[in-house]
Amino acid sequence: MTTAAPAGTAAEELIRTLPQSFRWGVATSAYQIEGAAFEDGRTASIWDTYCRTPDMVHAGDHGDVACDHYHRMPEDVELIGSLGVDTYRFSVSWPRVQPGGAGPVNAKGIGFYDRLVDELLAKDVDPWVTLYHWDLPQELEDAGGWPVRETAYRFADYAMLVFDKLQDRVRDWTTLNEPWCSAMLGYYVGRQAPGRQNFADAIHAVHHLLLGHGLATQRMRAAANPGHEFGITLNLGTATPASDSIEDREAARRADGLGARLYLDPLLRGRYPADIVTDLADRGIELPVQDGDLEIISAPIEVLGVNFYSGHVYSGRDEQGNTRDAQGNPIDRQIPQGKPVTAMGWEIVPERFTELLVRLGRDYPGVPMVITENGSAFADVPDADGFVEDTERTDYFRQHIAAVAAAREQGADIRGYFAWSLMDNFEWAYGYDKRFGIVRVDYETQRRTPKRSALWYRDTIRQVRSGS
Ligand code: IFM
Repeated sequence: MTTAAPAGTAAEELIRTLPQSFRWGVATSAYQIEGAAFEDGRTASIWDTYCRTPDMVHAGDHGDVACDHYHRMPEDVELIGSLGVDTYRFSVSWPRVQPGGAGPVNAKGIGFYDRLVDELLAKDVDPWVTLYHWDLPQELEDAGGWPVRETAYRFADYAMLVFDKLQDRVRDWTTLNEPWCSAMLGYYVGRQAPGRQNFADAIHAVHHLLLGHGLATQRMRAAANPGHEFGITLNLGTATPASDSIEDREAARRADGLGARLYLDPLLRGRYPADIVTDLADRGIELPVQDGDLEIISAPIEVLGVNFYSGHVYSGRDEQGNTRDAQGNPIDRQIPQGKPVTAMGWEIVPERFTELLVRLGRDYPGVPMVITENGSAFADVPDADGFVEDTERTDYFRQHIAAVAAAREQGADIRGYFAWSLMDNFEWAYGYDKRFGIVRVDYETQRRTPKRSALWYRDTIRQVRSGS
């Protein structure tokens, strides 16, 4: 039984229990902010292709310009510095650094990240690199994509190109962001690039993503000077049965198994969860594991990145009471919990965040966690000066950071928190319609204006650091 964090003033008090050494950051990803999609040698990623496929992305939006960060990077770093954070988590665009996904490094492409790192360090902000945030070079998808084993080896080669150039100044390295999204949304649901709809492909993608993580981690560690920290970021939630019925408990087990344990267990225990392996076998699917893969995947890591947005309640029956769908597969249906929702329709459940973190600390001990993403989209209304009084987003941060502090008090080893996102950006299939930023971006002028949540975040960091 976990204890939920309180709201309001009590939440602020709980936040002040965080240690002065706690890391505070803001996060972004390459395709969502950079723009300059075809400059300086960058080639297409699966997202460039997906955006150009009719009806895939809201309003036909794409990342060609996005927040134009590629051209405005020094000004954006200035902004990051003004927020008082100590860490900036960004991702590197694979097709910018290694056009076509093969061959040598593109000097102009890596040069951008080289300058970004220098700018950050000059502002006393630690760079935190994510190597893969969903922008697979299109050529590698054409050769089979993540369902194909070779892609894992290509990823490790690319990782080394980036590591060789930046390791002298970058300590924190995340291999993959949210492999569940790459595999399940990209290859099964089809709501993300490359937009395939094949469950077996998605399961094969899971294994090759994890293999790519392990290969890259091993190679980077072998080449690293002491002091580097390696990890992976998973998007995790909670899966609670709607009732005590066997169907609902089974639905929650499957959701947790496919959403969380299918990643956590091989990474941190060196084996896939037996119940999920059996479920997959019932569907005629086998994880494409070869000898030695699980040792590679479970290569030691220093940090587990956790991205949290919501938690869900599951029923094992559809609205008509059936326990199987038309294909004969068991039903795992999310049931609304009657909680307020964000503009994404995601229920706001900070108590589930505490529950998740305490569970991770208990079930997977020994690996410190950093919250590499947490945040919310709301329908912002700017005033005449472009300022957004985003009370709901500010409350969201207050409640969720308090939830982190509550989890720490209950034993979870959490070392930092990064707000998603630094600024409004391209929200994938939702295009520019959903705004997650603590800084508003006017896409007409590219003007950046910190919202109330940014000011609250800055002041909160200051208070925690000063111990006041
Ligand atoms: O914008 C995304 C991010 O790219 C990955 N994690 C979830 C965010 C909000 O949907």
